[in-house]
Amino acid sequence: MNNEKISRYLSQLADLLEFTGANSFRLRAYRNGSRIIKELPESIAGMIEADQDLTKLDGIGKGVAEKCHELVGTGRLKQLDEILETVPKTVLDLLNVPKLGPKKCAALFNELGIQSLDQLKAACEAQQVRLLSGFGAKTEEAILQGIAIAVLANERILWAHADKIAKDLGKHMSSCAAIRQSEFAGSYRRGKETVGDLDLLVDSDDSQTVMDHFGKYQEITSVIVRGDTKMSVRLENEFQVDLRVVPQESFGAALQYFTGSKDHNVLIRGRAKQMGLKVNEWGVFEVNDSDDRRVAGTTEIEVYESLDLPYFPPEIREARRELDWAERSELPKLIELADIQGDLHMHTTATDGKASIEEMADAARALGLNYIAITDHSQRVSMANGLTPERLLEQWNKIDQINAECGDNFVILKGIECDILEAGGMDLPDEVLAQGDFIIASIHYGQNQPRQQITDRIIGAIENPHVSMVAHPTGRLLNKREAYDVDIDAVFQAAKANHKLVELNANPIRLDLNDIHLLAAKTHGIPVVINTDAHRTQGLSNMRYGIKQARRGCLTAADVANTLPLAEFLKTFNH
Ligand code: DGT
Ligand code: CA
Ligand code: CA
Ligand code: ZN
Repeated sequence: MNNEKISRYLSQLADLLEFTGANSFRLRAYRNGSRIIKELPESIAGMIEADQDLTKLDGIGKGVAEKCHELVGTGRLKQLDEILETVPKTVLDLLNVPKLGPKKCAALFNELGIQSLDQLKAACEAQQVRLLSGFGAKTEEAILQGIAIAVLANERILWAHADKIAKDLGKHMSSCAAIRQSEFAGSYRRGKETVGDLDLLVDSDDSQTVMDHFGKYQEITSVIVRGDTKMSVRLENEFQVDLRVVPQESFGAALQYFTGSKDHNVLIRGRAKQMGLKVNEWGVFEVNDSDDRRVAGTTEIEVYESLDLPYFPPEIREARRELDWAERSELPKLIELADIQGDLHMHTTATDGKASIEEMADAARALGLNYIAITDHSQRVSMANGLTPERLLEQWNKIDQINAECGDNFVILKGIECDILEAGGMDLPDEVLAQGDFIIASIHYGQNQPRQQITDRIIGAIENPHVSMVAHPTGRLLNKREAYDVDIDAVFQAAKANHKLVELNANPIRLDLNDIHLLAAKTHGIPVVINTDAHRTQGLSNMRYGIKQARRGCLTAADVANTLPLAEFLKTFNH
């Protein structure tokens, strides 16, 4: 029972209690406890084992501590089990609808008897939802639109989440002696921003032993199907994992096949056919009347080689331009994490971050970076305690001091994530912006404005002479919120004309720009910056998610501005 699980149980308990109309004080305690425990460095189970008092932890009261003891002791919550006898678990899906908080979901359940997304959709279409107090026609429309996102959120998880599961399951599998080699294939290997299921491929002569071992993975809640060499299971969070066991001579072919994408494989098979060959998950074969002769299959490289093709990094196997590039020997050398020299978007305790300037700088230095920009929020973003001109200039003074004192080659740039106001224009005066090193423009309010208006706002910011970059240009939150209705081509044109940068925000829930946008930016010659937008020191490690996404966009180091040494970066992009 790790902290993450405890946290999940507590928040689920709070959510379900809401549906039963429980008192809000206890609800809030569980919710707070859930949030605190999720981020706690020390293990709750460890503390309990060492007989330590959990209520000594900030924000953990007696009620939450008791639930922790129960979870660690029994692996369950009796209260949760009891609620689930009267409230079906599917009501939790309602919470995935954007803008539907627990209170509204509870009202839908209690007053209209809505228990699932399907029922919610039907009720909206029958215009029943607008009749509830606190709702209305507009809310009903928004809910109807949001259901699509909620359905997707049920079906696909963030890549970062899949990565955690893959690493944990991989660790479990590593102790199975019957396995020669194994690899996760599918969309996970291709680095897709969300993953539908995991496809685990194993090279072994003893599939029964492998499947027995797989079946003992502790997160499995049910076995969907088990055959001779194939097995599918469901994990606790409803997530599916498919296992396939193949012989060594087919491992490369199977890896190629199950990595996909389907469309990439269609191209590969077409090419094979032209060459008189046949490709499937068992190998590459010369087609004969009598007997097919195997020409490749043990490794992926060999499979591609047999078709006169180079090895394609999994991230670009999407049937976009990879085969054309291969024909012309122009396959790009994709960017790697080690190419990154700086991180130009992060927050500190001055606004909604959790670490000081010095702490962020030290952490960035420890990661091998040579420069960062501190870019807190501007005044309009009041819920994040955004900076007024006075507070910003004070912070910039402090950064000058820190830079002067530290004396090594590491440099902190004076930046700001300046809000683009709802009516257009920047949240801070030009004479303030002019004193910074790296000015970011981004949208926080008026995200539902019509296409032309929101596009004009962003282009207006790009045209501001002090602005260097637009952050998270489309505003989408994966599984949570659609992108703004923005004309991204017009934004790219303005960026190109004004020699400005566009961001790839590496936060795994944003990954904004997406892969298609990135490929477009590359094609237009618009330099991208990959930033973490870290709000704590650990957040700086999110860079790797951005790198995955950048690789899916086929970006090379030369396409990404923060692979440059600082002097060159500033020479090119200091506005
Ligand atoms: P996902 O799981 O929805 O995120 O996406 P994938 O790409 O992992 O898809 P999945 O799990 O259905 O299948 C894994 C790979 O196996 C897929 O990328 C290509 C290959 N594959 C699966 N089914 C077929 C098929 O019917 N035809 C072909 N050509 N390839 C398939
Ligand atoms: Ca898959
Ligand atoms: Ca699958
Ligand atoms: Zn930010």
